Amino acid sequence: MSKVLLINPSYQGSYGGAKASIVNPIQPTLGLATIAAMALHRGHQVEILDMSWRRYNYQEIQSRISNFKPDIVGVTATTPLMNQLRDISVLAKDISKSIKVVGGGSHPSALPEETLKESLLDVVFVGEADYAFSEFCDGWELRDIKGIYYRADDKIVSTGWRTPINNLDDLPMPAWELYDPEVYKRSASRLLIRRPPATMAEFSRGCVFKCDFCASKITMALGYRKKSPERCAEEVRRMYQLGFREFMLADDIFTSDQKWAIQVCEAIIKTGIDIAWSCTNGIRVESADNTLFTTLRKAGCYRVSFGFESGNDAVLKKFGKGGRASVEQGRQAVQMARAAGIDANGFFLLGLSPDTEETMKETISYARKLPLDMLKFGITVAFPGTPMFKVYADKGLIKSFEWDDYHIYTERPLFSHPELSYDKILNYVDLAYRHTILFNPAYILRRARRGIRTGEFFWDLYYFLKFILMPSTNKSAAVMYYGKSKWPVWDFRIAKLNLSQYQIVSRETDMQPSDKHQVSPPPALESA
Ligand code: B12
Ligand code: SF4
Repeated sequence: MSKVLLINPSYQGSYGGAKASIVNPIQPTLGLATIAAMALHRGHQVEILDMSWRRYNYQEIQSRISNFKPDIVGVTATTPLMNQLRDISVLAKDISKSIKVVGGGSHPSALPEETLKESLLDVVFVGEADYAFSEFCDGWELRDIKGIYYRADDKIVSTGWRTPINNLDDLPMPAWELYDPEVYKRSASRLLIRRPPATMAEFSRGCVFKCDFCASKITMALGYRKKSPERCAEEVRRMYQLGFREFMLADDIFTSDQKWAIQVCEAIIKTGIDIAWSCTNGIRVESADNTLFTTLRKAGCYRVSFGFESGNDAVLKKFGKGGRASVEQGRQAVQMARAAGIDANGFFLLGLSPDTEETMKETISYARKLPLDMLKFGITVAFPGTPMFKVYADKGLIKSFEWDDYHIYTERPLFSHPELSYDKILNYVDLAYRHTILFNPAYILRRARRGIRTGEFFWDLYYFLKFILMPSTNKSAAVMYYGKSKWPVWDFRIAKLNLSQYQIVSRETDMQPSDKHQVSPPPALESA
């Protein structure tokens, strides 16, 4: 049996100190809950240290490792958390060289070799790691664990990429019990959560579209896999038993298979559990449908977020939105959600790869006119793992590899946009918030009415004042690290990036995840 400590780093660097801090998304991290579940299922002892809601505190990590004495420390990382992952790898190895330190999640999956070169990690897990991580805890030979990169005699070895898990119902329930609901009750942003404590949940994995700014394929591959409606209802029952009263759905395209989404809602209704939930990740506008939204509402869903991104159809087409998504569809989707009594939240991006000043103005004017209850603008960052990152890297347009700055509220120039200066994009983000929220009487009135109707008016007022006082972008991403001078340095400027895994691949096959002798099929490459 292995003793495992899983760590979710702090979000203060990416959300603290900017307008975004009013929507700091603090809830149990699903990636860790799912790998923990499988490891527990196989008899290992697992603890989770979640630093998301507070400052990065290396002393706390040190004492937790010293007290718990884990055999394995695992860290999850999106790109802005990568430097904390590097720091934890150094810190853990300073405590004991025999602790195995491993990483996984979006960033390590996007740059596995570079992640090993930039840290003291022993192993990087790429893509879904539910099975791979527990095989590692079980003590399998590294060469037999599919889906990892590891060091061997000063070389980096890859065991290839795993095929996606076909039947998600085979996975154990996420180990939400490793999180203390009280923490999430205290730290929740009341703009995001109506009935704290909330947890994160997933009913499906993957997406079949190819937006160039999106990194979801790097972990979940191209394709769409769903849990059965009964299993989804069972998960709702489980989280409720554990004390959670709300959940946020992480699915990329939950409503795209409308028939199945309705069945999921019906199964939740059948449980008789009164739970609130929201589709947190942007759903597709063309999936909007009156019956679907009415059923979502009945099942407890009170907010859907739409990934509008742009107010210009040509831009939507050029960056690869795909499907039938259009500006007009977006308008209809918002109307339908509101008619069903569901709040409509909008995500918009500025500085999209095909954007010009004109199209950014169109996006702002579109957002201003949509009857949204909430909206969010961000800079289109070329995140590692996205087709955009590959294209920009190939053209030499990536200007910074300072991972702390990689978030959508950054004000540091990370890349050169083909058309627009970075400052111009930043100015438009500021302008966007002023035009759509601060100086938009229609929005303020709508939000006030909603606040009175839902009893959330004073929360709105509190966050509104905070929003006005905070800067749009984050000027103080400074994290106090344990041993920055000890981090291995990898010079991205002169090194050639190995981005072969950036082809958007469909890794779907029938292979069973537990067959350790399987060989990865050559990826069916499709151009990004
Ligand atoms: C929920 C979510 C969030 C949540 C929680 C993030 C988290 N740490 O899990 C919140 C709201 C906080 C968030 C914030 C951001 N997110 Co986000 N988020 C998602 C989303 C929609 C779902 C993630 C999820 O829970 N999936 C379900 C679980 C089961 O999958 P998983 O997390 O990938 O975990 C599996 C594997 O990756 C692996 N794994 C994960 N961690 C570990 C750790 C170890 C030790 C091991 C062995 C394995 C392992 O095993 C898991 C099981 O198979 C994804 C989109 C997507 N489809 O992936 C974007 C995504 C991860 N986010 C992204 C981005 C860009 C961000 C932000 C940077 C945006 C911003 N504000 O600038 C911030 C970063 C904030 C921060 N400080 O981390 C990008 C990642 C790009 C990148 N290069 O990092 C994604 C892919 C979105 C996209 N479409 O491009 N996000
Ligand atoms: S942003 Fe585009 S590619 Fe990414 S999950 Fe959403 S629809 Fe799919």
